[in-house]
Amino acid sequence: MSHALGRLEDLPQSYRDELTALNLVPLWPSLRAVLPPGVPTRKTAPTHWPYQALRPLLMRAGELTPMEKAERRVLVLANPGHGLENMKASPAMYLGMQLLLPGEWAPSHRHTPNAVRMVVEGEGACTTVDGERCPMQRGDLILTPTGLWHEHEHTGTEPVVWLDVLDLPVIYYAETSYAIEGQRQEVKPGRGDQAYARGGVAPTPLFVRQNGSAGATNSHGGYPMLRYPWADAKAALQAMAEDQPALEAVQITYVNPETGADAQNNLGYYALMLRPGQTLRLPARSPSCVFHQIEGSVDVAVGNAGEHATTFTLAEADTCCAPGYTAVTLTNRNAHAPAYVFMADESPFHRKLGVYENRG
Ligand code: 1HN
Repeated sequence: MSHALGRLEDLPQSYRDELTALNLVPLWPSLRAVLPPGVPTRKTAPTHWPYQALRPLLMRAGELTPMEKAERRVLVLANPGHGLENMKASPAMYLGMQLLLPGEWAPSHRHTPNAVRMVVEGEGACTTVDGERCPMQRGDLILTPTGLWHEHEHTGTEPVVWLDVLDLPVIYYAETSYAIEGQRQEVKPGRGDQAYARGGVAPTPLFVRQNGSAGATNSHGGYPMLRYPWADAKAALQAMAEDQPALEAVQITYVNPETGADAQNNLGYYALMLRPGQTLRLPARSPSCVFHQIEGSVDVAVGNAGEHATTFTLAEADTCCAPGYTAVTLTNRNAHAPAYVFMADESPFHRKLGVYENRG
């Protein structure tokens, strides 16, 4: 039973002043705030960013701010619970919608935060990551792991928009966030999305196998696959759904194809297919979660049993987030066609911290 603890006001002002002068603080007035009973305090508010509403504002940014004045032309999807200026969708996730116009080039740089792009609309843009050219098409997931050079280029005719997901909040919190500017990269041959295009087989140069890992390439600093084409991810989901008609969660995890580990260090990436009309309950787990609608439309109900649920309807290209320790129920609004959702969460980070929980 947790009983009330002494308050700051209970202490004589002179004593408090003496503590302050020596940079000392009593713990007991704040103990319950930092260790609340049973479940953490979460600032992450369930938040919905409808694409049709933000798109015109992103296009206006294209008129108002030239690339030279932006370097990256992005509207940040900020969670009001964290304070908009803190640029967090959740404790560990940053989200932004980035616009690249025909003919534009976003210059090469590298930085400590890990990033991915989820392509939202438009054709003809390309991201070059560590010398590998990654074409950008709707639904593709492109990794920009920590430390790798990257730049974006657009030779098409229509605006291209993508969703950036970064672990910036934690890298910044750890006072480890910085960038280095660079020169236009030289494009090298070889594409991970070709070399690793089939599950279960991996390139094995020189027939070297180490620690159960197929390749010995250590390409791109241990990130052999930088582009995960949507066509392949979708085909995998469809094949699973067909092969296992009773399977409830038709879900894939984006992994490093040589190690089977999460594709990136701190954030996890997944794609989910909801069968026509399907309702799927995702258990309450410690990590916050982001949902982005690739195809179709789903209702997202955020809330545990017995609580008031916040419900969003995601149209195509919409994005929303849910706090940790909270169940999320997804319902495909279409009774005749599947819906496809991209998800990002903080699971790898929570596992590293040793605090990952699934409360069912
Ligand atoms: C960044 O490098 C990009 O390279 C996008 O496109 C968004 C947000 C914060 C820090 C770095 C990019 C970013 C970013």
